[in-house]
Amino acid sequence: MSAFPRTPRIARRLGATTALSVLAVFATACTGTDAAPSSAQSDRVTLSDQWIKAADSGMSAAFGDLTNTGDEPVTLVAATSPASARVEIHEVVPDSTGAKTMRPKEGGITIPAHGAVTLRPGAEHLMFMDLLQPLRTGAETSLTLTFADGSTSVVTAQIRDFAGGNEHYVPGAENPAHGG
Ligand SMILES: [Cu+2]
Repeated sequence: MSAFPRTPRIARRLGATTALSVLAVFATACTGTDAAPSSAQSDRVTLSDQWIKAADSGMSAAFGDLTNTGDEPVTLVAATSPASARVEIHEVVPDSTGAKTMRPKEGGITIPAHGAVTLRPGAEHLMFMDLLQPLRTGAETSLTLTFADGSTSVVTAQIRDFAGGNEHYVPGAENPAHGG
């Protein structure tokens, strides 16, 4: 059942940096006076077919289709869930040996104008870093998405059995050049 290897906690520095940049963008957006109420990025991006991998403890991940109906790109900068102490935006990249590894994606995930990004095993995903309770197949949990303008949207995601998506996790502080 231990789908993910035990991994030491990583530094919280990355999360703090993300939060600060979100605040900075939000503060900038608030100084504008001509923003229409309908201009929130959260109104233009939807997450559909969303699901979360079942897990008893440790880490898991959420997947789905991010679709942007707007005329400008929108960046997803953070996510939270009551099911996990922390959620990170991850990407999957090959390491120096060609093996797939996942790591925090700097700057978040940008969804192109009138485009879509699929979060899926082996690609970008929302990583549940530290489950607060078991994620049981068939149950649901909520997921709050935060975009670059500070707007948020809440979606409900169903928990599913899934055997894959077990890429090795590379904490941000690790030196990728090691052994290369
Ligand atoms: Cu991950």
